[in-house]
Amino acid sequence: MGHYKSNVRDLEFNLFEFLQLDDVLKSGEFGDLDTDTVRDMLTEVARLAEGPLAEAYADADRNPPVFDPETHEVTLPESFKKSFKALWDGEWYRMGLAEEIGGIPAPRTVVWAIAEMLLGSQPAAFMYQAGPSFANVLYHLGTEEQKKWAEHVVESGWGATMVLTEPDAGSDVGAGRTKAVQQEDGTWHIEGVKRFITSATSDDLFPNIMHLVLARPEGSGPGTKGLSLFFVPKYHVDWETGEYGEHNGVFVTGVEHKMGLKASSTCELTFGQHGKPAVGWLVGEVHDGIAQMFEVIEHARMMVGTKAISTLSTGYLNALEYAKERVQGADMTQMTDKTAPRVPITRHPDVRRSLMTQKAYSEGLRAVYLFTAAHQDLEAAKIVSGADKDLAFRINDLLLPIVKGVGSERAYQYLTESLQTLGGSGFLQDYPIEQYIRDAKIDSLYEGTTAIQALDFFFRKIARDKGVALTHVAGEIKQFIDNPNGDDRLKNEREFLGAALEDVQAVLGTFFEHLMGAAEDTKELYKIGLGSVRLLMSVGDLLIGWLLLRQAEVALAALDKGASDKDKAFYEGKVAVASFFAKNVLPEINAVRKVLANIDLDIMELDEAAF
Ligand code: ST9
Ligand code: FAD
Repeated sequence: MGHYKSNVRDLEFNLFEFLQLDDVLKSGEFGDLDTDTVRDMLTEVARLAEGPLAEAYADADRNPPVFDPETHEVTLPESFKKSFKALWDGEWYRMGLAEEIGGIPAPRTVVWAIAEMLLGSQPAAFMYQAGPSFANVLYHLGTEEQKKWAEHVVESGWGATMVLTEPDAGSDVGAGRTKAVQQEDGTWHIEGVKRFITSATSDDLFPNIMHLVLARPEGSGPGTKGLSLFFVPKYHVDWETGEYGEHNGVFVTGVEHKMGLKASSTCELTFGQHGKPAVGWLVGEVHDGIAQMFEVIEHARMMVGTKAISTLSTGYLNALEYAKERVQGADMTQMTDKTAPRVPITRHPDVRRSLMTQKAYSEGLRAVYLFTAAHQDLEAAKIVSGADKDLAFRINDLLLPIVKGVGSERAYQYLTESLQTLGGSGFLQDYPIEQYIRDAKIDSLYEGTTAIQALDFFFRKIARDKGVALTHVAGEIKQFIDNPNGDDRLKNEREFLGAALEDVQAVLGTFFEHLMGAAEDTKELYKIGLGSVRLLMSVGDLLIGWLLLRQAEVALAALDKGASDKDKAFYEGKVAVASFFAKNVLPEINAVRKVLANIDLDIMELDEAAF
């Protein structure tokens, strides 16, 4: 057995008992896919994720890719390549792709549930496998000719990269200086240096790599709106025969040494500086680069959040297994009796608090990402929250920064609790948790840091949306609070949720005051910047609390019906975790409300020297 522990039971609960996947499948939109097949798939993926895919996890960390500046290539450890092959041969990448390029129709909830297990098991392998998903974006955005390229990319098993970042353009993508010069034959020559590019070299995993590159055509305006998106293959291709020709003028010129996620190569990528041009093709033959790239970014942000959440879940399950076996100390009620029997550490209140917190965030965030995924399918969105097409898109947009920003921050925060559960052993490389922490740290950084997610959340997803999506979700929460359906068992918990909703609404009211105040005094915007991450995290907690409680309601109904012995513990756990979260975490939002109500500009006015 590898390091990875899946939670298929909770995935099935989310999909079938909570998000009504049966009804979604019956809509007929997903061909022959039925409940039994999805259940079989989850079992099959769990076997892959816990077995061969997970095998190289530690080895690839201890033996990271070795870069050769002469060949511009890396060598990956054989163990990792074997794990990658197990993943690739499973062909799970086909799920959810357009059928025209070899995809299999599937609800997004199923696609992401599968992704969760693969990401938790071997995240770097999942990322190397981006070719088909990126080809899917090219297929949707590209010209008729480019659609055929997309098909070839999937069929021939290429790798892929997304290429935005430069040394002076990280969060501020619009500061990018890489330029594109149009040629008489309609192609473009790309010139510049990009950095931190994931999977730009990958040993012999792929016959070719497609780079999706943001560059500024000569004469284009400043900022992100002046950027265009280019398809730049690593090797030239004869599209008629499918044969690969010369190396294009794009070369990897460095590979980073990192804290974690070491198996994933993070590359400096240089265009047009090795005696030959880096030839690119304008995607869709339109200059709309940033919007096009966001089609990729949205998938990648969902992927990053799901990766983090999956890592937290396996961290928790590893900690739980250890805690059940580790015997240390006496029960607290017998703490003064030196002869009292020693107990498993699961008997200690603080260990229980910690484990239940880990469970709450693992399962709560899983509910959040799957609820989000349900809004990526029109049929599912209708069933899950009554949203039409327009609203479903808006809700998905609203929730993405929560999945990415809250998922990554909470995963990193609570993985330290998983480590703590193992005591000193947690600090050792004998267990996977120290690597989980190192591997998960990147999730709050790439694909837009947490600060960027928080700004996106307030300014774009709430203010610019005029609160449409937020109002819908808040309405659903309110409806849950106000409709116990004659069942008092979650009465207190509903009250905690009601108070949390009110607190979040008050915070939002304060934010809108600052936004309006900015018309008079632009410095009011600083107050939003000072509070935006806290707002994001509070809304995350509110959503987790709400979804866990809705799931508790489902679990109570299942218990009432008489669940089997095995399921009984599962459902009781669902009720307990929801209640714990409502009572122990939701009240903390009130403190955030108080802090943000009194926010001032002191630290913005402070001389930098005083820091
Ligand atoms: C990176 C990659 O970090 C790391 C991991 C790589 C892994 C590769 C493999 C991944 C595989 C994934 C596939 C999974 C598939 C699943 C399969 C499952 C089996 N939403 O606000 P403005 C657009 S890459 C949509 O003025 P500024 C929009 O067009 C590097 N669109 O921005 C807008 O125009 P308009 C990642 C958005 O001030 C335009 O941008 N780097 C959104 O000019 C301008 O908007 C980053 O993420 C949005 N939320 O620029 C950079 N926002 O307004 C982070 C903007 O007219 N920085 N647009 O609609 C930012 O995001 C900045 O906020 C900024 C600001 C650059 C957008
Ligand atoms: P900076 O933008 O310099 O940010 C530094 C700090 O300032 C952060 O805390 C940030 O939150 C804060 N900050 C910056 N601007 C603001 C603001 N306006 N408001 C508030 N706070 C702000 N890029 C790609 O294009 N493709 C890839 O495949 C890719 N893979 C990556 C893989 C790894 C391992 C790493 C480390 C990075 C990768 N990146 C990739 C780049 C990644 O997306 C950037 O690192 C990230 O967007 C942040 O940019 P930066 O590192 O320049 O930090």
